[in-house]
Amino acid sequence: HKHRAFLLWFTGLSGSGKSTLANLVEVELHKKGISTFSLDGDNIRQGINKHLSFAPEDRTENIRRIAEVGHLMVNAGIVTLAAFVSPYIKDRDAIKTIVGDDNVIEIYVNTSLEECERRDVKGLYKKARAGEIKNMTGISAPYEAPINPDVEIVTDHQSVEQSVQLILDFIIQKLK
Ligand code: GGZ
Repeated sequence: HKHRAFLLWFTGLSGSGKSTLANLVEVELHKKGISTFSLDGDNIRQGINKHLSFAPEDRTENIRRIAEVGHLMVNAGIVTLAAFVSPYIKDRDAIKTIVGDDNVIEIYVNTSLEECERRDVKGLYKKARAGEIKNMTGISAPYEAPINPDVEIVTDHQSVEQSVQLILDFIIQKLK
Protein backbone atom coordinates (compact mmCIF):
# COMPACT_ATOMS: atom_id res chain seq x y z
CA HIS A 1 0.00 0.00 0.00
CA LYS A 2 1.03 3.58 -0.51
CA HIS A 3 2.73 5.64 2.13
CA ARG A 4 4.43 8.97 1.95
CA ALA A 5 8.15 9.16 1.34
CA PHE A 6 10.71 11.19 3.22
CA LEU A 7 14.42 11.63 3.76
CA LEU A 8 15.90 10.29 6.99
CA TRP A 9 19.06 12.30 7.58
CA PHE A 10 21.59 10.98 10.11
CA THR A 11 24.21 13.48 11.31
CA GLY A 12 27.05 12.94 13.77
CA LEU A 13 30.79 12.50 14.15
CA SER A 14 32.81 9.93 12.25
CA GLY A 15 32.38 6.67 14.15
CA SER A 16 29.24 7.84 15.96
CA GLY A 17 27.20 4.94 14.58
CA LYS A 18 25.17 6.74 11.89
CA SER A 19 25.53 4.05 9.25
CA THR A 20 24.95 1.22 11.70
CA LEU A 21 21.67 2.78 12.85
CA ALA A 22 20.60 3.69 9.32
CA ASN A 23 21.21 0.12 8.15
CA LEU A 24 19.22 -1.38 11.04
CA VAL A 25 16.34 1.06 10.55
CA GLU A 26 16.34 0.16 6.86
CA VAL A 27 16.00 -3.55 7.69
CA GLU A 28 12.98 -2.82 9.88
CA LEU A 29 11.36 -0.66 7.18
CA HIS A 30 11.83 -3.52 4.69
CA LYS A 31 10.06 -5.86 7.11
CA LYS A 32 7.09 -3.47 6.92
CA GLY A 33 7.14 -3.68 3.13
CA ILE A 34 8.50 -0.18 2.69
CA SER A 35 10.95 0.32 -0.17
CA THR A 36 14.00 2.29 0.75
CA PHE A 37 17.31 3.49 -0.59
CA SER A 38 20.44 4.31 1.37
CA LEU A 39 22.93 7.03 0.54
CA ASP A 40 26.23 6.83 2.37
CA GLY A 41 29.90 7.62 2.02
CA ASP A 42 30.55 4.39 0.22
CA ASN A 43 28.22 5.07 -2.68
CA ILE A 44 28.53 8.86 -2.74
CA ARG A 45 32.05 9.93 -1.84
CA GLN A 46 33.50 7.20 -4.08
CA GLY A 47 31.01 7.94 -6.84
CA ILE A 48 29.37 11.22 -7.81
CA ASN A 49 31.35 13.16 -5.21
CA LYS A 50 34.72 11.50 -5.58
CA HIS A 51 36.56 14.72 -6.32
CA LEU A 52 35.30 16.54 -3.24
CA SER A 53 37.57 17.01 -0.21
CA PHE A 54 36.79 17.66 3.44
CA ALA A 55 37.39 21.40 3.20
CA PRO A 56 34.29 23.33 4.35
CA GLU A 57 33.20 24.40 0.84
CA ASP A 58 33.54 20.85 -0.48
CA ARG A 59 31.52 19.46 2.41
CA THR A 60 28.84 22.00 1.58
CA GLU A 61 28.81 20.82 -2.03
CA ASN A 62 28.85 17.18 -0.91
CA ILE A 63 25.76 17.71 1.23
CA ARG A 64 23.99 19.82 -1.40
CA ARG A 65 24.36 17.12 -4.06
CA ILE A 66 23.24 14.40 -1.67
CA ALA A 67 20.18 16.48 -0.78
CA GLU A 68 19.38 16.90 -4.47
CA VAL A 69 19.67 13.15 -5.03
CA GLY A 70 17.58 12.59 -1.91
CA HIS A 71 14.97 14.95 -3.30
CA LEU A 72 14.76 12.91 -6.51
CA MET A 73 14.45 9.66 -4.56
CA VAL A 74 11.73 11.08 -2.28
CA ASN A 75 9.85 12.39 -5.32
CA ALA A 76 10.04 8.85 -6.71
CA GLY A 77 8.23 7.71 -3.55
CA ILE A 78 11.20 6.01 -1.91
CA VAL A 79 11.99 6.38 1.77
CA THR A 80 15.61 7.50 1.62
CA LEU A 81 18.23 7.18 4.34
CA ALA A 82 21.34 9.35 4.34
CA ALA A 83 24.21 9.04 6.83
CA PHE A 84 26.76 11.83 6.58
CA VAL A 85 28.80 13.77 9.13
CA SER A 86 27.22 16.99 7.77
CA PRO A 87 28.85 19.12 10.45
CA TYR A 88 27.53 22.56 9.49
CA ILE A 89 24.12 23.85 10.56
CA LYS A 90 23.76 25.94 7.41
CA ASP A 91 24.36 22.88 5.20
CA ARG A 92 21.77 20.85 7.09
CA ASP A 93 19.32 23.76 6.84
CA ALA A 94 19.91 23.77 3.08
CA ILE A 95 18.83 20.10 2.93
CA LYS A 96 15.44 21.09 4.30
CA THR A 97 15.15 23.90 1.76
CA ILE A 98 15.95 21.52 -1.11
CA VAL A 99 13.85 18.55 -0.03
CA GLY A 100 11.12 20.42 1.86
CA ASP A 101 11.10 20.88 5.61
CA ASP A 102 8.25 18.44 6.10
CA ASN A 103 9.97 15.71 4.09
CA VAL A 104 13.16 15.59 6.15
CA ILE A 105 13.63 13.80 9.45
CA GLU A 106 16.83 14.93 11.14
CA ILE A 107 18.42 12.35 13.41
CA TYR A 108 21.32 13.45 15.57
CA VAL A 109 23.55 10.53 16.49
CA ASN A 110 25.12 12.05 19.58
CA THR A 111 28.14 9.99 20.48
CA SER A 112 30.89 11.77 22.40
CA LEU A 113 34.15 12.55 20.66
CA GLU A 114 35.87 10.52 23.39
CA GLU A 115 33.87 7.43 22.45
CA CYS A 116 34.31 7.94 18.70
CA GLU A 117 38.02 8.39 19.23
CA ARG A 118 38.17 5.30 21.44
CA ARG A 119 36.54 3.22 18.67
CA ASP A 120 38.59 4.85 15.89
CA VAL A 121 37.48 2.16 13.44
CA LYS A 122 39.43 3.64 10.53
CA GLY A 123 42.34 5.08 12.51
CA LEU A 124 41.40 8.58 11.32
CA TYR A 125 41.41 10.20 14.76
CA LYS A 126 44.88 8.88 15.48
CA LYS A 127 46.11 10.25 12.17
CA ALA A 128 44.40 13.58 12.83
CA ARG A 129 46.01 13.85 16.28
CA ALA A 130 49.36 13.15 14.66
CA GLY A 131 48.71 15.90 12.13
CA GLU A 132 48.73 13.42 9.24
CA ILE A 133 45.26 14.39 8.06
CA LYS A 134 43.74 17.83 8.28
CA ASN A 135 40.13 19.00 8.56
CA MET A 136 39.16 16.04 10.73
CA THR A 137 35.75 16.69 12.27
CA GLY A 138 36.01 16.95 16.04
CA ILE A 139 39.78 17.40 16.01
CA SER A 140 40.73 20.06 13.49
CA ALA A 141 37.32 20.89 12.02
CA PRO A 142 34.10 21.80 13.85
CA TYR A 143 30.95 19.77 14.42
CA GLU A 144 27.94 22.02 14.94
CA ALA A 145 25.43 19.94 16.88
CA PRO A 146 21.77 20.17 15.88
CA ILE A 147 19.80 22.47 18.17
CA ASN A 148 16.39 20.93 17.61
CA PRO A 149 16.71 17.56 15.84
CA ASP A 150 13.61 15.42 15.25
CA VAL A 151 15.29 12.52 17.02
CA GLU A 152 18.40 12.57 19.19
CA ILE A 153 20.18 9.34 19.93
CA VAL A 154 22.54 9.55 22.88
CA THR A 155 24.42 6.35 22.23
CA ASP A 156 26.20 6.46 25.59
CA HIS A 157 22.80 6.03 27.27
CA GLN A 158 20.75 4.05 24.75
CA SER A 159 21.33 0.58 23.36
CA VAL A 160 21.35 0.05 19.61
CA GLU A 161 17.97 -1.72 19.87
CA GLN A 162 16.45 1.18 21.84
CA SER A 163 17.87 3.67 19.37
CA VAL A 164 16.41 1.85 16.36
CA GLN A 165 13.03 1.65 18.13
CA LEU A 166 13.09 5.38 18.93
CA ILE A 167 13.68 6.22 15.27
CA LEU A 168 11.00 3.77 14.09
CA ASP A 169 8.48 5.20 16.55
CA PHE A 170 9.09 8.67 15.15
CA ILE A 171 8.69 7.43 11.56
CA ILE A 172 5.48 5.51 12.31
CA GLN A 173 3.95 8.55 13.99
CA LYS A 174 5.01 10.64 11.00
CA LEU A 175 3.44 8.17 8.56
CA LYS A 176 0.04 8.47 10.26
C1 GGZ B 1 35.53 13.71 8.76
C2 GGZ B 1 36.42 12.08 7.38
C3 GGZ B 1 37.50 12.89 7.12
C4 GGZ B 1 37.57 14.16 7.74
C5 GGZ B 1 37.77 11.06 6.00
N1 GGZ B 1 36.56 14.54 8.55
O1 GGZ B 1 33.72 7.18 9.80
P1 GGZ B 1 33.70 7.33 8.35
O2 GGZ B 1 35.09 7.89 7.83
O3 GGZ B 1 33.24 6.24 7.50
O4 GGZ B 1 32.87 8.61 8.05
C6 GGZ B 1 33.67 9.74 7.75
C7 GGZ B 1 33.43 10.11 6.33
C8 GGZ B 1 32.80 11.50 6.31
O5 GGZ B 1 32.31 11.78 5.04
P2 GGZ B 1 30.98 12.62 4.89
O6 GGZ B 1 30.69 12.70 3.43
O7 GGZ B 1 29.93 12.04 5.76
O8 GGZ B 1 31.44 14.04 5.49
S1 GGZ B 1 30.70 15.43 5.32
O9 GGZ B 1 29.27 15.23 5.56
O10 GGZ B 1 31.29 16.31 6.35
O11 GGZ B 1 30.97 15.94 3.97
C9 GGZ B 1 35.12 9.30 7.81
C10 GGZ B 1 35.74 9.76 6.53
O12 GGZ B 1 34.67 10.10 5.64
N2 GGZ B 1 36.59 10.93 6.67
N3 GGZ B 1 38.34 12.24 6.24
N4 GGZ B 1 38.60 14.98 7.53
N5 GGZ B 1 35.42 12.48 8.21
